Amino acid sequence: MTRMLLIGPPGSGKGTQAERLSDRLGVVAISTGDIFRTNVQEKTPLGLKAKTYMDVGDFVPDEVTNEMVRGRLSSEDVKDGFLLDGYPRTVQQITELDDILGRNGQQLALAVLLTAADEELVERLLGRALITGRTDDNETVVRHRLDLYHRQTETVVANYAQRGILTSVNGSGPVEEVTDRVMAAIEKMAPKGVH
Ligand code: B4P
Repeated sequence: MTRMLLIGPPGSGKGTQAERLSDRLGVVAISTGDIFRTNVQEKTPLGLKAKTYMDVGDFVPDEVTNEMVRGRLSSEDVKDGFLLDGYPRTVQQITELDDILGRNGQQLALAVLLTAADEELVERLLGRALITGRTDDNETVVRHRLDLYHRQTETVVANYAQRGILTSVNGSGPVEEVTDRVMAAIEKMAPKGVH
């Protein structure tokens, strides 16, 4: 059983690695960014609300994000574990996740931090914009997202470090190598598996 999360600045490869780790670990990956984007595409009320924040690189408000995650984590397919990608990003979201898990007598086993230099992140996201046309991947918005990460999400990282469940992995280099590094870090933190 795996209850873990991937955290890191925008463009650090959370989505890229979550997919690969999901395959390797046999666990469901949940990306808050992907759920929002699907809702934006389908023009749901949630999507219409989220789009106004995402387009300018702001966090979608905690109450909206938390309610969505609470709903997703009540699904049958995550009762044996999950890999959360991109959540929590704020202190309030940490509290919410603790509450969701605590009510079921569960707790988070591990948080993996993916790191890369800001300039590399900007370059990657501008590269992605050329392929996907993502509206939040232009330079002004990317720099704002990075700034929010440094101001708010680094506090989340510090919280998990304090709990002793954080492992930091260098996210630079070929994607396959990064996956191997993450797997090795998980093995080191939890040699008997992540419970
Ligand atoms: P996300 O979808 O989480 O976007 P991200 O941080 O840019 O993604 P990620 O780090 O996963 O990058 P990826 O693997 O794709 O969030 C988007 C928005 O949603 C946020 O700005 C916010 O508005 C909202 N949101 C999401 N979660 C929220 C929350 N909890 N609370 C409030 N709001 C929330 O990689 C990026 C690029 O790098 C890709 O092009 C990839 O191919 C490339 N890449 C990956 N690994 C590489 C490597 N090793 N080397 C070179 N390139 C690599």
